[in-house]
Formats: sequence, structure tokens, C-alpha cells
Amino acid sequence: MARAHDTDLADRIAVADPDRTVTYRRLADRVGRLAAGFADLGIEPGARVVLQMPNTVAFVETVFALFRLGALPVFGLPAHREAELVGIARAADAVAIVHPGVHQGFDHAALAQSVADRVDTIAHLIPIDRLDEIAAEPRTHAPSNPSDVAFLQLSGGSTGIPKLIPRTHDDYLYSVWRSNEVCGVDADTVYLVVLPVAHNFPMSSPGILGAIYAGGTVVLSPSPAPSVAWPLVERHRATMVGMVPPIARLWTETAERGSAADVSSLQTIQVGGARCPDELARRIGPALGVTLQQVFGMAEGLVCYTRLDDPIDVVTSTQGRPMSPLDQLRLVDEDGEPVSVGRGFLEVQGPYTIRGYWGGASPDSFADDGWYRTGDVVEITDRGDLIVRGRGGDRINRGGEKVSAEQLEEHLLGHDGVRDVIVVAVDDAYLGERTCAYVIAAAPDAPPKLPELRAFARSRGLAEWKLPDIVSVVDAFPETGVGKVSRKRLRELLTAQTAAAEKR
Ligand code: OOB
Repeated sequence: MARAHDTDLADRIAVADPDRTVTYRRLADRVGRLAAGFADLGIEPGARVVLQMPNTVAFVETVFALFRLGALPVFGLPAHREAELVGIARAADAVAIVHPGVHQGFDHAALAQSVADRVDTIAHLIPIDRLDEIAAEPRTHAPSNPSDVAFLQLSGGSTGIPKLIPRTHDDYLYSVWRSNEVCGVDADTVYLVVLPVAHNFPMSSPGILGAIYAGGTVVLSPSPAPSVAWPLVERHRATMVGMVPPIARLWTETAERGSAADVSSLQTIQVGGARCPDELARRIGPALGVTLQQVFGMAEGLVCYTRLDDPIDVVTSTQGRPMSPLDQLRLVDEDGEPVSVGRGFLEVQGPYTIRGYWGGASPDSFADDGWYRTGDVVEITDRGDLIVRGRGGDRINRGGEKVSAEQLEEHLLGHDGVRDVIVVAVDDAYLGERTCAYVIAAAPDAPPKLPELRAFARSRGLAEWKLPDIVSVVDAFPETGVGKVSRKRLRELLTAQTAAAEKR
């Protein structure tokens, strides 16, 4: 943002959505006015503000305004519902929620109110359409220290308790700067956002921050559907976009069928968040006339990229290598012991990978020496590229959206018809994985059915993507073979059995 006053940059487009286009000059002005407005409300440096905002220019303005003030955005998603938002707001001791009012037929104002009713620290509910009203005369705010926490990102999580990821200004900017180098982002880059913008991927890999850091342009699409996003590509001559595999499949198939929209300005399509099948990876470049870049990253830090000049088989069959020479990787077995073969659970430390969650949550996620345990099973090729082979059975990766098995189990156990439940991932051709709940019924002659359990989980305040896709009623769970029944072990057994059954 320091560059926003450069004379040559001031009149260039910084951010656009279908309804608004703002130059760097206008963005800088809005950021100053909003920062002052937030301060006038009583939001202080260091205070946490939960954002539940769709892909609009207002998101970018709000995030930079909070940075300017030294307050910490907490990156909620529009799809979050009461259970998630209450958990996030409590864990962050948040003082405010910025929400979109009624958006896509859902009343976020009412949702924010019910969160505020349950979380004492919340003092302000700010609908997006009131941002204009709170804006005030810009003034100087004390600058943050580079090593201060800049914001809280959400962990994909394997437990029911939300884990907040504290990222600092310096660690995050380093990752953005390196990402720009690796991804060739410069002032000519027009970065299109089709994923929910608050996700770490479109935020910083290199994402909106990379594009703005380089003096390029950010275009926000309200939807990843080709019918919505492609006209924006055409209108703004977008050069780069990041997406999850199911969207990449949709775009590829649409292009293969032949489409009227002109997406020839696109140079790079990044695919990440979940494993991109090799078969799909081979089709993306030819179908859309782009260079594919695979991205294996995590909000906790480490991001790996295939390089733009990598051989095509590396691009289509690996998830790339770390962006920084300072990233250190090691592979361990289930007991945390180093493995000699090139495949194991990935642990990492480096300049932009956290060494603890906000408030010290979940110490198990870190080894004794502070390395982050990713939980991902990866293989490292002789060239040093990573191939993601899967992960422990505690988390479902539903097309890039992460579902905590434990969290869903806890909610489903609240249903009268459920005596016990274990949630596992099952393979899915479109999403990569879907969510299956193995249920032992309280009354075997009247087992709960899928629609009922989905409605129940929804009523408990869970986001739509976390509801079970499949319910399978069983008489008993398999024996774990170890005296004490471990849900984690049972999950692994069921995951393995389900995978074996699918192969048959
Ligand atoms: C990104 O971040 P998160 O925090 O939502 O999820 C991280 C997890 C990883 O631990 C891994 O399990 C999975 O998502 N993942 C992939 C993957 N990229 C992420 N699994 C297989 N192949 C890939 N390419 O998802 C994220 C953050 C920054 C950039 C890109 C993705």
C-alpha cells in the first residue's frame, strides 16, 4: 500500500467487482477514511474484528483499513453459520462483526445478532452497506510493528474447537513477496478471485495481496461459475486465477465443449487446496490455453508451487516444491520418528510457518521442537517436488473445504436417534472426497436417515459444506485391536475399509 501514492500508480485500477471499480488513489482514500471510522467506533489497535464478507471491493477496503488501524481481521467465510461464528468470535474475543446484511437470500444481520447474543465481547455489528456512514476524516494511526500479528486466519482443523492462526505482517509479506517472484506477478497482473476471498489461497498465494503489492489489479467474482466469472475475465483481461480442483474441472469441461467467452487473456491457472487428479491436470492447460500451476499450501504457512518453467510431467503430477529456500521439511512416521524412505507425514518449519495457534490451542499440532505437523502424507521426488498422497483420517477435504470429522461427530451425537457415530472421507470423482457418517442407531428399527441428520446438523448452526453427504447405518464399529476404543483409530479403519470397498 505504500506504493498507492506513486503518481504512476494512483490512477490505475486497484480493485474491481461487477458493481464497482476503484483506482489506487481511491482505495488509499477509502482505507484512510474507514480506518478513522473504525477508530471512532471505539475499535482499538489489537482488537479482533470478525469479517463475514463476500467477494466485493468492500472486503479489500475493510481489510486494509483494519491493517491501517492495527486491528486484526478474523477471516470468517460467508458460508459460516452460528456454530462456527460463535466459536471463532469466542476464540478471538472479537469486538465486532462486519457482515453483508441479507446476502444470497440469507439474513446475515440476524446471524450476527445471534452470535453477539452469545459472545459478550462483541460490541459492534457493522453491515457492509453502513461502511459509507462510518467513514470519517482520515488521520494518522500509530504504525504496527512488523512482527505484530496482522490478522487471524482459520485452520482447516481436525478438532471441533476452532483454531485461529496468527500471521504477522513480516511473515505474511515475506510469503507474498516470494509468491510474486515464483508466480511472475507484476504490475501487469490482473488477478481474478473466484474462491471465497478470505481463504489463504486467494489472499496471499499470491492472491489479492500479491497483485496489490506489485501494483497490479484485483478482480473479484461473486461466483466461480464460468457464466459469471468468464465475462469478468473478458472485461478486465484477467491474467491469473486460483481455484480448487472441482472448479478447474468445470472450467476445463466448459472450454472443451466450446464457449463463446474470450478467456484468451488468462496466462496462469493455479489449482490447489485439494489434490488435483493427474488426469485433470493434463487437460487444464490445453483446454484453456494457460500454464497450469499446482499449489499445495496451508493457512498455517508453508506453500509449495510448481514453477512456471517446470517440465510438463512435473506440473501435471506433483504439487510443487516450497516457495522459499528457507522452508525446511521433514518426513516422519505415525510415531513422529524420522523416516528414511521418501514418503511420510510432512512436518515443516520456516520463515512464514506458525509455531503455535492463537491462545496456544492444540499443542499436538506441533512437534516438541516447534515444527508444524501438517498431517499430510507426502512423497518427495528425487527432484525435490512433493506429491500429496493423503492424510490421517481426521479431516475430510471436500473439494478444498475442510471438514473436521470430530466436530461433525460431536454435533451428530446430539441427535436422539444416534447412539454413536464416526465420520470418514469417501472418494468422490468430482469433489475428491465426500463426508460419510457411520451411525449406530439408538433404535435399530428406526435408524435416522440422511435428510434428517443433515437438517439436524444445519439446525445446530453448521455451514452447508460440513453436513454429511452419506449416512451408513451399522450394527457395530470394527474392533481396533487396542484395548481402549480410539475414535481416531476407528476412523482410520473405516476409511481404509471404505476405500477398499470402493476399489472392488
Ligand atoms: C489451503 O489451505 P487450508 O489451510 O485450507 O488447507 C490446508 C490443507 C493441507 O494441509 C492439505 O491437506 C490440503 O489442504 N491441500 C492439498 C493441496 N493444497 C492444500 N492437498 C492436496 N493437494 C494440494 N494441492 O488449502 C491452501 C492455502 C494456500 C494455498 C493453497 C491452498
